Amino acid sequence: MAHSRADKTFLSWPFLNDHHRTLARELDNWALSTLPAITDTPGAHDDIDNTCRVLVRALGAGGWLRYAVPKAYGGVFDQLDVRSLCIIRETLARHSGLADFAFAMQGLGSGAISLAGSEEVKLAYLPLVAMGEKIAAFALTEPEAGSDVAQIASTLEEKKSGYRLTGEKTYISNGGIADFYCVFARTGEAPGARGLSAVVVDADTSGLKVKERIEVIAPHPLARLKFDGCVVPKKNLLGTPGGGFKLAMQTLDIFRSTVGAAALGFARRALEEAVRHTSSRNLFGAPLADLPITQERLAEMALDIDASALLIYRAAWTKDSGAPRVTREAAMAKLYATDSAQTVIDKAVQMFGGMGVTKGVKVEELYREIRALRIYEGASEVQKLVIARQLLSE
Ligand code: COS
Repeated sequence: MAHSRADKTFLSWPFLNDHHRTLARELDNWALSTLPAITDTPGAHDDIDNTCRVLVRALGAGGWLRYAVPKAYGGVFDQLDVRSLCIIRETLARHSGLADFAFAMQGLGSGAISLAGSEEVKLAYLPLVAMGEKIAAFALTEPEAGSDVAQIASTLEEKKSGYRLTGEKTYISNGGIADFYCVFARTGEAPGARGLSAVVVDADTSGLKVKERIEVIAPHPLARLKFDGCVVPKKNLLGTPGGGFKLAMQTLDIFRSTVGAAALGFARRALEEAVRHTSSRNLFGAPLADLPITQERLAEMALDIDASALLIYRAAWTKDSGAPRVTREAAMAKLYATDSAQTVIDKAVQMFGGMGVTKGVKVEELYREIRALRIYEGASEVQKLVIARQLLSE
């Protein structure tokens, strides 16, 4: 079986409970039996919009999206369980980058609603997100505000009829296929970070246009959006006016560790592929794996993977144990896991030689899949800034 070699010993670590172990086993079986028919068919990667829609529906039907929303709205746990989110992302990423993406965006795209939506808004969106019947998106980044969120320039003006949203968002995952967007914009209570708010905007709102679809090295639905005086009902405000920056950061505190988990899944798959390949490929009359240089690389890969897993499940466990902020832990997990997964995958590509850069070979796909994770939801440099700032403020 293609994925049987991935190390599962981390599941016995004390950060996790029995229900996490059951989740990991059941999802792995589901992914093996369900995903190839969706992601490995001819054309699946040509029409990624359709493939992502099918994946969201399949993840919903399988019950996995219930982990992306709270229990009162069709979810599994009272609050999002970050360890479950990490297990799901690392497992799905090991099988398919697109499946991981489809799952992750349902959580990130509805996370601000789970944290701060009114009861009415939660009931209107979250159960459908959990069933895979509404596709979610998180719209924070702007052409002139990526890492520096406090510079957001889109405006949200309060009018009698509702909030009027004007501006542009870019690099929005699920842009073009989402049913709704959680949008962060300037309400202006104060300059900078204290003057932002968040609203839910339905995709069919008049004035909302997909300005451009963006093609990236590992294709997934991504777009630049224009909001041209969209009128959004007042009830769609998430949290308090002026509380948008903190809400975005709280959402990222939950999901940043899960980006690390996705990177971990990619790295585990690269190691599996490398072990299989070097054990069967002969060089100078013996398997490649017999060479000391191969063994040194395999050992480095395994070490990076375990170190990433420790940081990820430490951050996830800390959050699930009730810590009010896990900004530092989540930053460390995301930073280390994404940077080191890039190195692990690069080593796997090198071991595959020419095949490693050949289209259709798994490690080539992983090499493209991993790159964006060092950039989105806070680039590696931002994570370093977060870690250093905390040290210096102590
Ligand atoms: N949880 C709750 N509150 C938080 C928080 C968190 N994780 N992080 C910051 N805050 C609060 C701060 O406590 C501060 O509150 P007060 O004004 O009451 O003191 C306020 O938010 C502003 O924080 P700070 O001064 O640290 O903000 P900066 O503008 O300096 O921004 C960084 C900090 C760079 C860390 C932030 O902009 C960031 O995370 N950027 C990356 C964004 C990102 O991930 N972009 C990708 C988009 S998603 S694909």
